[in-house]
Amino acid sequence: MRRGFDVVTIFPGMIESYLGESIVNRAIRNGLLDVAVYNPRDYTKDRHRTVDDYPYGGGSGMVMKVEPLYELLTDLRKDGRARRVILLTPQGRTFDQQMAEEFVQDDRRPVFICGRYEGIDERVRELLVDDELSIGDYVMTGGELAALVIIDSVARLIPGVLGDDASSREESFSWGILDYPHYTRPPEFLGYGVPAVLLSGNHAEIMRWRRREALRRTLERRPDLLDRARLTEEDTRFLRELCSDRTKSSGEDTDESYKGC
Ligand code: 9D3
Repeated sequence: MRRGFDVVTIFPGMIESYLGESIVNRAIRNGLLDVAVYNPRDYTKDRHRTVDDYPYGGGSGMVMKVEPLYELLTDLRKDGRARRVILLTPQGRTFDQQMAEEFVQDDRRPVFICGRYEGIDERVRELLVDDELSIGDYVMTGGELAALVIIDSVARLIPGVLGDDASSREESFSWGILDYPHYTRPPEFLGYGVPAVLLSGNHAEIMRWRRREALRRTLERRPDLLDRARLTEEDTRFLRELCSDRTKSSGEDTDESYKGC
């Protein structure tokens, strides 16, 4: 399976510098992933290579022009491949792990358009865009980091990019919950030890401890995740135990959600 992305940005160096390092770089060198970067400035026809202009109706800031993006996308489409054109914008749906998994399955090649300036001419949406995505509720200066965040999270799901060991562990063990605590040598540091169970060599006990610590942390920090996580009967029993310990209520916590616990 070879996965590819197109990224459209007036700052190609931002994308290229990240792709030149990291696990993503190794995936590219191994032929598991390819990323092509395109600059709308190269598709302008005026002497000043203009990609932005003043907003109709007035106001501060500049607006990204439609023509260079239209020319660029028209050029990309000449190879006849199916594409999914995605505008990265604070107004998009929030990207999550489920969407990352959908990207790996989808045969269409994603094209990320990275916005800059105050905004983008609305006709880009009307004419060129299939979907709009955001990476979360905070304000950045443009869409480039969002493109990299999405590419990074999709790349690690491509078979062979991480050890296959890592991906199967993820599916079977920790899907939808937080990680358990990790330790390595030395066995004692500044008086802080390592939980005895991890030194016991009892694999079944270690697995059970890790699962429980992961559930405990998730309940503590992100109870919202538990509503969607894949939990076993034993998981649910353990969580109920933790809940009743914490609420000390008279056992009337038959709530479906763990949020109130
Ligand atoms: C201060 C300007 N804002 C007025 C309400 C609008 C605005 C325009 C462009 C805010 C940020 C940006 C640049 N950000 C992105 O292009 C972007 C983004 C983000 O800022 N946060 C989370 N996800 C994304 S995806 C693209």
